[in-house]
Amino acid sequence: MSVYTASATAPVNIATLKYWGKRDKTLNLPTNSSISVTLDQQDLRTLTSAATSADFQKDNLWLNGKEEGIKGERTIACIKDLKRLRKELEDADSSLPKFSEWGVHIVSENNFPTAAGLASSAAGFAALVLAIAKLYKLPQLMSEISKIARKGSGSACRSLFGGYVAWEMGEAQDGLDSKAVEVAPVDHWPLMKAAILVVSDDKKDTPLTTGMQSTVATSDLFQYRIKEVVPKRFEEMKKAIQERDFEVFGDLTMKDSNSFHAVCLDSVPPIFYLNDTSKKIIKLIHKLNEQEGKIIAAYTFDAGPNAVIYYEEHNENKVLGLIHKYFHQVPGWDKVAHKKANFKDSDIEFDTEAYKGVSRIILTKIGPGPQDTNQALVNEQGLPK
Ligand code: 2P0
Repeated sequence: MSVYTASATAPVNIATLKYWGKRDKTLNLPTNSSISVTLDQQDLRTLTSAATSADFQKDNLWLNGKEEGIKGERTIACIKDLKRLRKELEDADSSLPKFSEWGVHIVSENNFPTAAGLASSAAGFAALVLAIAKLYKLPQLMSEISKIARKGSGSACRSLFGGYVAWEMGEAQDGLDSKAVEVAPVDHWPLMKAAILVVSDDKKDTPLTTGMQSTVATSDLFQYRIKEVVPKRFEEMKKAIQERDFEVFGDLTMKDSNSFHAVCLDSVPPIFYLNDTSKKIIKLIHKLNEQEGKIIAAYTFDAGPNAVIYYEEHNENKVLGLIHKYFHQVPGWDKVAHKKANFKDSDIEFDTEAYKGVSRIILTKIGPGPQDTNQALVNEQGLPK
């Protein structure tokens, strides 16, 4: 029997202009456009292999070594779209093997532990959709593929590009214009670095979809956010990226994180994603910027307490100097061991116990989009290795 395989990797992205709110839950259409920075896949990525064969009776999925099966409606929707596009190719060329009628096996792994506390649905769905698109030899461009990934998880559409990425909300009811586009490639502004403070959290967060739906239905502030705040900020942030203006970029990034958490708090019942440690980190970054007399570091928080701090490479000694002073006890600093001697000491006063609320630091930077890879997670039979 012939088994056909293909593999792809996809990066994690962290939004600097947040997606929060759906206007269509099934198609994952957002109530506002968003912007993100793609992170380096050496530190954070999903690798996915896809395999198909006339002998595969059904679709199947293995995640991080465990057989999960194809359960979620969203995964089913992605596979259905990909098979439909493959069928178009087969209808046009009868010599092609009928992949669209065969089962597909998907094997996926993250290079970071789930315990790192980072959501992986964006990289996960982007890699899944890409691996199958590659297996099926689909000719569609990344923006087209991003619409399929979007149905898996909204933020996944942004993981199909590297550098600075926008998800244009679109207006069409069928979602055909709701897609990711590149704002600027890594090379345009390669100095962007990110320090992720993984904040320990024992409470269960409000699930994302429930949270978003609740905000859309109950928050008055949310209406102001999507109508007045985000459309203007979307243009301003794109301009700041084009002009490599960190002060404006950082200011907008922090404001938008706070605006997103404000509409969460304004929901009924209120949704809390930040905890006390998160709030301490927010204050610390403001103190740093105040002391510098300009914005050299910018925090952003997603649907959980982890802090992502963006800064430019030439300010690393100041930014990491301060973070290291108060969080040197947490794992993750090895990578910059050779740079520690240059870290600038800080006289900013801060809670010396705050590190107890942080489980690790991930030091990373901006990175390119999905990569082709020869690494495969499936064997010749199309099963996990
Ligand atoms: C973002 N978040 O823009 C925002 C900020 C969380 C806070 O996108 O339901 O996993 O799969 O479309 O994409 C996380 O939401 O939600 C997210 P679904 P998704 O990154």
